Amino acid sequence: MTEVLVLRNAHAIATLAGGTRRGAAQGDAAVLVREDDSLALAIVDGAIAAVGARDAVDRVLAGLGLDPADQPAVDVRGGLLTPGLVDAHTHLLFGGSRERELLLRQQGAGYLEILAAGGGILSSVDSTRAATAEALQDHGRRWLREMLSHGVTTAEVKTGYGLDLDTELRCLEVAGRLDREGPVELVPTYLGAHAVPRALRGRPDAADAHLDDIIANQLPRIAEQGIARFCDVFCELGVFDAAQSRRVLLAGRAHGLSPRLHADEIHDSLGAALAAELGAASADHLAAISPDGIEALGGAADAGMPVVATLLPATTLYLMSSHYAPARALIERGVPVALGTDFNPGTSPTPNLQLVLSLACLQLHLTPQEALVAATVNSARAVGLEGTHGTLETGRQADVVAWAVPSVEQLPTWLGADLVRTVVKRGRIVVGDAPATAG
Ligand code: IZC
Ligand code: ZN
Repeated sequence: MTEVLVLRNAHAIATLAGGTRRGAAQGDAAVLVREDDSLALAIVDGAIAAVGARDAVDRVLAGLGLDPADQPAVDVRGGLLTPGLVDAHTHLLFGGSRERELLLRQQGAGYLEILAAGGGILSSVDSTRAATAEALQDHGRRWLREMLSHGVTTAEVKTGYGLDLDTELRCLEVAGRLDREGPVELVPTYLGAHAVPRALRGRPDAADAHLDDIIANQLPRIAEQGIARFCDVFCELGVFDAAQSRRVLLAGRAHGLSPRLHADEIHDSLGAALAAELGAASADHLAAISPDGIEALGGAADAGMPVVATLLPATTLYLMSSHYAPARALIERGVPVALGTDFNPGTSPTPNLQLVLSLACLQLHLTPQEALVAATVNSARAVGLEGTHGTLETGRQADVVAWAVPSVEQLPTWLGADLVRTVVKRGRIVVGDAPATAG
């Protein structure tokens, strides 16, 4: 039987029609507006069937043999419709918590200093190794609920708190289960090269020894398991350098995992240039990208092989740094910009991508439309889902959010407020009231 859902009485619909945006187009969310709140969106069998003026949408329904007056409908009361948000960078699955690091950093310790002393990522590795799959799944479900309540319908999710094969496989298994459970759809990334494990530290060749283990032992089994889609690496001074990062990303690619990377987060580590060289899906953080790095990403975009710059301003805020990624320079150089929460226990303990939209406006100086483009169509591209996710175009998967504000401009202004009224995933309401059927 045909399953129909109609969202009615929208003031504005940001359709994001037209694919990945860069340069001046980054600021075009393809917004429809009707002062009389007469916009509608119809969903048939999980896909978008029509978007636009009420009469035109009703005609499409009638053309499908469906009486428009008789379909399940939600009154969005003059709100804004956008695609479901896509969080392009999360470390969802971990055991324990790291509030002690906030105190250490308030006392002047640096993030990399805490890691070098065996804390930071390594303390999350200890608690994640000790966690059962069931505990990790319960924890993941709890935070996915929260992401969803802020409008996220798809999220990338990294491993990287196992570092050993067993725990990395366990976390991917949990990511696969949570994805099947829904409603938030997950894109799993293998990040075995997140840090050098404790057991190897002190050896002069520690980083290379870990990469040897990843390449010889872990990647073949991760690929065989078949859940991870991407391979990531923390390319950073004192963690893995660009040559080491290249090695692991090429090995990942040989096993069918597309490259993406943590690039130039704290120091310029030549990560952006490496991302451009490899044609990575995404180069993430970039708070310390050099002018050469910006040029490398600009050149890749000009050559038709854009690497998405996934910016994570909540991390900069939480690290109490004033050094935000040069988002305006990236946009001016024609690099497509996306956004993510970087949800993790140490440097960005926020699951709220709506708050990140606000930070993008306040700290990266994006316009509200640029920020919305970054968190929908461009973040869909950053996680390899361009073509199916991130826009409200006919035929697309029906992931839709109805917001309790009438415009894209208002979306980032109510800092930290709960603005989500209804969330639809694959055509079904997963947040908000059930539809009414007009008779
Ligand atoms: O657990 O500290 N940057 N990885 C690289 C992180 C931040 C997450 C963490
Ligand atoms: Zn990260």
